[in-house]
Amino acid sequence: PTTLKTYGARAAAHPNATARRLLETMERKKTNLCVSVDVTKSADVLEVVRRVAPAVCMVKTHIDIIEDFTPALTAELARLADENDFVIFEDRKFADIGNTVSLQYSSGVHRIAEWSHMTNAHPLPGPGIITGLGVVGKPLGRALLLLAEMSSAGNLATGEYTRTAVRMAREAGRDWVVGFIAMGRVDEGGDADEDFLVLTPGVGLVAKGDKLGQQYRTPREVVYDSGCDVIIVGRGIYGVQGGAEAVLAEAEKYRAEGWKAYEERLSK
Ligand code: 6AU
Repeated sequence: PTTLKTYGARAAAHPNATARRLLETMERKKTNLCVSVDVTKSADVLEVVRRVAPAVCMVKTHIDIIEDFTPALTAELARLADENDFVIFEDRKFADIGNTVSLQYSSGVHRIAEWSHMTNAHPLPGPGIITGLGVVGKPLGRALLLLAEMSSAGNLATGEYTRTAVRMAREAGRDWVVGFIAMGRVDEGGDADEDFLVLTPGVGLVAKGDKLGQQYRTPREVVYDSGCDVIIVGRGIYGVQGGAEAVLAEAEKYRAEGWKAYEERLSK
């Protein structure tokens, strides 16, 4: 199974350029940590990214929460990604018909496809959403994740919905849909050469949740117990007390926990 292979071996065999880049970075930097930079000023985004860069394989953005957005921000993010060896994931959660999402992905103020290596979509509208995004993203070598499950209490992405999401990903092909946002190995029972990435939010070492339904598990629960590949951490890192200095220290703590759980999983 996928969970017993090294990130490096998986990189070598992967048909998608972005998935390959991510898995190679994970192996090289010994990190399965993605930091979610959910702050609302360009300067604060860049400050957090510069701090955590050595500890991450990926930086996740919500570009539509930035109050002072200009294309200089995404250009600088792209430059930092190349300089510091990480992948950019715009957490756009597309959820419309194919024609609309292809416009939302390529156009508007944010032009997401130009700078974001990876993005995600809800499978809710059906396979047209995958095709519509693919028209824009595939020629650029980008990668798409489907939200097969969610971390929030009471969400509807369970059971048959989750299974259908996995089926849609298999039918779309791994050169475009490279994996899932999910809480565990939703892809069990696939072909031997199949390799989906499972990226998992709702990770915290201290808090168990927030007031709005978010639910947290530890890196070990996510990577070792549930077999996920990448831990996504937001407030647990950028929200830590102690200012900018403390942010890298906290990211390093999550990186070490996540990597230890991965190494132990390899010898399960
Ligand atoms: O660590 P947090 O709770 O501060 O932030 C978690 C981040 C947020 C959410 O928008 C996102 O992860 N997220 C997602 C993603 C990544 O798609 C799905 C989900 O089910 N739960 C979740 O929290 O930026």
